[in-house]
Amino acid sequence: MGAVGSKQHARVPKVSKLSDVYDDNENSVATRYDTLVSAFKTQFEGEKPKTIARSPGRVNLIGEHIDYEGYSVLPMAIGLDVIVAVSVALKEEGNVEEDEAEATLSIANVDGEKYTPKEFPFDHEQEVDVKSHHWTNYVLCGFKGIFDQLKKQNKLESVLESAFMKRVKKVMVMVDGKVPLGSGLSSSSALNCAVTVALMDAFELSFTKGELSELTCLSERYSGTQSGGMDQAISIMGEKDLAKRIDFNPIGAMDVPLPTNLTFLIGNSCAVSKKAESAHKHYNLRVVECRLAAILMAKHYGEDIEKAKTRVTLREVADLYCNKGDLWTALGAVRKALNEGSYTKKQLENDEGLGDLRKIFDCENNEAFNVVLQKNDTFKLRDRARHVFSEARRVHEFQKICEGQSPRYAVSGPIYEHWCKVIGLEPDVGVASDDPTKDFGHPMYGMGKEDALAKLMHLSHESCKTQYECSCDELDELVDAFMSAGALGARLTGAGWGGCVVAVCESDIAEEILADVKKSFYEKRFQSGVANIADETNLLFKTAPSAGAAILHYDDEKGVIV
Ligand code: NG1
Repeated sequence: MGAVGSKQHARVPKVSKLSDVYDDNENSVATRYDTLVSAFKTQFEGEKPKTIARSPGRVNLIGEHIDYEGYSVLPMAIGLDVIVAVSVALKEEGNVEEDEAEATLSIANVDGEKYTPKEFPFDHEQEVDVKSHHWTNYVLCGFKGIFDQLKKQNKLESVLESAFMKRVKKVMVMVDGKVPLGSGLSSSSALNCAVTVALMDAFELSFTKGELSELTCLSERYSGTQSGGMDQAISIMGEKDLAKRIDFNPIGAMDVPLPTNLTFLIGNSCAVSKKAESAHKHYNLRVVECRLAAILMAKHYGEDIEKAKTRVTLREVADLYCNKGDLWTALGAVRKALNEGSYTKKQLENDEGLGDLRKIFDCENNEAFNVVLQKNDTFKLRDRARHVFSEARRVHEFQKICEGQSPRYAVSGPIYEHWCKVIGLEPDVGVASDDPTKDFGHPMYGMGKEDALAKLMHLSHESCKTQYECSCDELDELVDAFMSAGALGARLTGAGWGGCVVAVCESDIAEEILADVKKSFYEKRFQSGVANIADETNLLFKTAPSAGAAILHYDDEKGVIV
């Protein structure tokens, strides 16, 4: 069920005022758009953009690595975004030479030295070259996703046969991105979403926000990661002043108002998370481990092995067998169904009776999973499943506290551990319950809202670090730097293995904390050259919930947008 308050049926807004979207100084934003437009005209020999769209990066406050397991997450859109200008040149009617020429998709970036331009055929069936890791791969993802969506809606043929599409000679795309790459702030999805929205508008199509969220989630998989849907959904559906609980199957976004006395801070660990390149040993491996855990849990509940092998997510299995998805029950089941430590491929295939793993993951047709199975022989299932179920609880908890419910829930501590022993459940990092009968006076009971939210963030980081193993030394050091500087809580955000930390603090000491973290974490990195002082404001900054995707009114006469 989509959440109450969801905006998935709405369309991406067409705005004519920069202040509808940006909080920053309007002049500097207008200058950025002017630069985009002049870069467009220079690159494409005087052509003018037909459409301009933007889509933001995001910071995930809580709910890491659970979107692809079907569980809700709690991110907010940030002010840093990707802006894209698009135009479509049409073939002249009756011009035989033009009629026969192959249509093209030409992509360029305002920073053309760093992000080199590339031209592709105007062909939605072309494959994305995942081995090249070129930035334009994400533009191709967006382009292909539009046609996939039309196919899903049974409109592909009629659109391809339309007079407009048949006359396409060249699609021109100019990009400018402000979301730092590999930082866990979802630069890839911001690019994919901005391109998708701009192309949709330029092709005179209209999808709802829900459709766009779903199609961009699927299309980003062409880049080689088996991504969940969080980043695309919040980039499309984000709103000023509101965090969102993003639900999946179907997609929905529910407003979550954050306490006004708190400020969220972002720090970049300066360890670049090369998501696509390392997917086989990080992101995609975790997707595979969670699926194997789901299969063994289904088997534990007595499912026929062939049926169990069709299970895809942990949520699917918990909903069926764990007291209608009760996360406590699911955590108890994890302990019984899954061995501690790692399973080898041989153990899974022979002892557990799963047979050829390559078949389960359809490796003939799925290169991403094929590489995971080629390059890994051990799979940790219990720890991964524990993280997923406990993190799903923390999201629920975080939302309830934001909505004003008092934080009286169990998280950890000696009484909790004792109770775990009594019911035969292994103590988990940061599990919480909203069942009063399971409320046994652990440390969150009676805590203030602010401390409780911070505690949940802290526990989330611990779980990511120890059970999901997606942190790294730099992220841990930065979390510690924020905490020593006086933050209430801090955790890695996004996929991890590098990228950013999000911290929360009382608003009145935010500046002090930033100054302190600059000293303790960044100064040595500026000196050693790991970080560039010129990037300071993009490495460490305050953030607030920002607007989601938008189409911007562009008037060539008056300059860009007024
Ligand atoms: P990053 O790598 O931070 O954009 C990725 C996934 C999300 C989610 C998080 C972990 C993509 C596009 N995004 O985010 O869906 O699974 O990791 O919570 O792969």
